[in-house]
Amino acid sequence: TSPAGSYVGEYDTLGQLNLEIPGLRPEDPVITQDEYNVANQIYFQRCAGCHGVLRKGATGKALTVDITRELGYEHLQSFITYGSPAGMPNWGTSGDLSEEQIDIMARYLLLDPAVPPEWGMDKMLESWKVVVAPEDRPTEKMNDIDIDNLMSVTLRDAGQIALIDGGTYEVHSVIETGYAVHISRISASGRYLYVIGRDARVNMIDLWMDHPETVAEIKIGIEARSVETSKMEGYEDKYAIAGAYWPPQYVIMDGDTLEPLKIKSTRGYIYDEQTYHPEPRVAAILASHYRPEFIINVKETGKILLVDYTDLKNLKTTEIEAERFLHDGGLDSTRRYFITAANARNKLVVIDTKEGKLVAITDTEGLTPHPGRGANFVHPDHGPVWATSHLGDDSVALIGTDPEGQADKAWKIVETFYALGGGSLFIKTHPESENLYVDATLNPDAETSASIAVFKIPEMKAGEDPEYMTLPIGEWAGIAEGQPRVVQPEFNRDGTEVWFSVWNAKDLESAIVVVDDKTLELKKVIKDPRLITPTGKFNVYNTRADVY
Ligand code: DHE
Repeated sequence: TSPAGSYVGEYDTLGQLNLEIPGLRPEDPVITQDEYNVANQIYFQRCAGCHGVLRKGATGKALTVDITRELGYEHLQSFITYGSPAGMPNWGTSGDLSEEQIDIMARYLLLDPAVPPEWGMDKMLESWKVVVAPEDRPTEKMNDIDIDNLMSVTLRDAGQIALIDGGTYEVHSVIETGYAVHISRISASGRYLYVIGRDARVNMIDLWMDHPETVAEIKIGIEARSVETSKMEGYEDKYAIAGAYWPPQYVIMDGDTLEPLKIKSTRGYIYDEQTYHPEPRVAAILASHYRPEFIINVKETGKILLVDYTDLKNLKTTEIEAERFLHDGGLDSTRRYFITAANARNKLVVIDTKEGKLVAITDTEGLTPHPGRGANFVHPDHGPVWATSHLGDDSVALIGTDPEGQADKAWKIVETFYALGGGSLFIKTHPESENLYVDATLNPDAETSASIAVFKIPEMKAGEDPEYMTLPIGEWAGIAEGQPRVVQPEFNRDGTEVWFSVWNAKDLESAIVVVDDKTLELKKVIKDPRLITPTGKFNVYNTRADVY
């Protein structure tokens, strides 16, 4: 399995820019502006996720000209065609790229990378729209939606989200969002829903309106993945924050209007070797419940920033040296500790958000941990643990999270066991549930990637590989065409049902499958022609309260 990249599907935000060939030198290979545009498009769609916009390398190797010229045209051409066991996809033999496209790519890589433009306050203000001013919004909830049981569903390739009622399973509304939309987060009060697209467009949706709609929007960069809102007592709904991949920066915005207030670049020095990195991307952002701070993963330089939002003019930031390639993560059950994956380093990093400092960096036995927000539960022998699955293999790792009760186990991998197969993206449980659900979305085997492994938590024993049940979610969806993958378990408000996305190609039928958590039986298949490429699902209550 390729450990990162754009996962499956394509998107194209940076690729929509027509960038000029950066100063051709006489010894440079011949490339026309048209070919260069094609190459840029392919590079930003398929390669930048791993190799970086500036080709400095991240999950994939660096591809700067000092390296590519050493390797030479033929090596590049064959590498792109055949891939490598280390995770480089076989773009040629898989049929994804034609011989002609690979030829262009090999020549393109011998040239300096094109640098996309910056995106500062002028651009942000140009793109900022308050559609309904705060004073024109309802003063109380105007609909009969059970907001805490609402599910915001990413419709990735449609650039939309669907709001699905957790009680009736009706698609309440479908709202236009950014390109190749990525995640949703909810304000502390539960009123506002913030959604970010890969084109860095943030939509702010008012769930109190008769028909929830976008009340403000802004584009905070050219490529982005993360959005969050302030959750500290006294600061509920006050600020929103979004993090960009390009330009590498984050912006703090007014929580009512999305007015951009403070932009901070993340360019700087790698935490250990202290060499400059021009493109340290902003990965996960979480809000602390213990301090008025945002917790920000800066991927390439390996730093976790705790940004204090009490005084934006005199901004205080705690910069924690962690590990390179920080990606996703979540809080433990007390919400005090942030546990996050340095995925290409096979490590988990633990931060104490109350004390504001690093607690531990632990190796996982598995390859490329990918927790999403992870899963918290009480293991019969190990006590409170947090779990992650892995992209690179079939393992699930449990890390002890009870430094007071079980100090010897805290922040150590206490158990590793095996689920369906490699290519897992997300894992989930709920305080009311006795089940742990693990997907295998990117597994190359179609049946595996359409199934879910369920472990019974009370039956787990120290040092023993627990048995799991396989739920054929894809089959339950009853979809005739295509090869849908099953992705991201998410619980309803009460923790009695777990929802899965059955993610098919854009022009084919997809579905959401709802499973009864007690009986593990199929409860409902939600189908609607508007459910195009559903992926992430965000229950309003669980997301705002960090219950997972
Ligand atoms: Fe995501 C979370 C980045 C591809 C679905 N993804 C995250 C986070 C980051 C990230 C940094 C954490 C956000 C946070 O907590 O603030 N994702 C990336 C990529 O860089 C990557 C690998 C490649 C890309 O080019 O975008 C990528 N992600 C995908 C997909 O292809 C997925 C499976 C489908 C989709 O809709 O895009 C996908 N990512 C998700 C989901 C979450 C997520 C559902 C939130 C999980 C949760 O439970 O919180």
